Amino acid sequence: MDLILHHFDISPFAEKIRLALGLKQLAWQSVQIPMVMPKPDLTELTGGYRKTPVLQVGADIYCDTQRIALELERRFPQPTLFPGQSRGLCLALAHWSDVAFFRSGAALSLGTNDALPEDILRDRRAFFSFIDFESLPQSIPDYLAEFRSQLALLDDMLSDGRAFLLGEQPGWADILGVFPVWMCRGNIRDGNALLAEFARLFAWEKRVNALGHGSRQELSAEEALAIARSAVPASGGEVDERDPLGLRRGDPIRVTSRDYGAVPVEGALESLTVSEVALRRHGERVGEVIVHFPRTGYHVEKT
Ligand SMILES: N[C@@H](CCC(=O)N[C@@H](CS)C(=O)NCC(=O)O)C(=O)O
Repeated sequence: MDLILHHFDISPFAEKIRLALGLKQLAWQSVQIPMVMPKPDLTELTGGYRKTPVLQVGADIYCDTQRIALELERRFPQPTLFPGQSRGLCLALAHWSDVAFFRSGAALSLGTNDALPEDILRDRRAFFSFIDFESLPQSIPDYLAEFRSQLALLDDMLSDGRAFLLGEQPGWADILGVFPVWMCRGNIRDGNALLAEFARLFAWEKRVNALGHGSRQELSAEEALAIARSAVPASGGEVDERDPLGLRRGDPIRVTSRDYGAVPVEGALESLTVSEVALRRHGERVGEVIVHFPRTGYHVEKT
């Protein structure tokens, strides 16, 4: 079944998944989504989730880079994203790169990039609830200090001359580390000068970027929706009886991100484990789909 990535080219989170597709040398179809709301084709598939990227495999829709990475690993175990049994470590490390590292970088990108069009700035002001846009101009040195400290951590991880963060094999840890650096080069004013201080980081970044993006082909949003409509979602997920919420398959539920951009998605519970929650829903233009989220970082509640 074809892998379809819904993304836009300058999205740092999408760059994580493009690099994962590169590491695994996979062929995939690329659907370009709008950078700002409304995103009627994307939300038709997801039931409301608007973030970038989203992976579609037939009528199964995977939201959030954490869930997407786990799905790529399940379907295509080799080469692994998690060398040396590093899955748990990497998933925990994601909190560092998504929060401490990415957020200061996002603030810098929005606060120093004068080329951003007004509609994107307006959308992100409402979306990135973790940034105080009123005080942003005065907070730039503070964010720079924070971001530079995270860069120094990366440089330190490479200080014994290793090729990749966990040793000689590239993996998800490298992708987590590199995506804020990628954002810095493209979007933060004087980003290259900021990075130049860290020589080891530059050589490592080149090695990680050399993973490439796999083999990409463009697809229209209409074609992607038609693929979802004609596919049957994979059913038969597991509902953990020991889960504290005590839910059963088929229960009406709502899944909402615990952080910014929290749009609830509703449907019937399909699967619930320590690592995923999935719901079945019906879209007018796509028919029945199953939407998958990570369990960590998402509220699940009965409606
Ligand atoms: N936790 C999400 C975060 C994704 C995220 O924040 N993506 C940014 C783009 S880099 C976004 O959605 N921006 C607003 C948009 O694309 O509409 C993940 O890991 O996928």
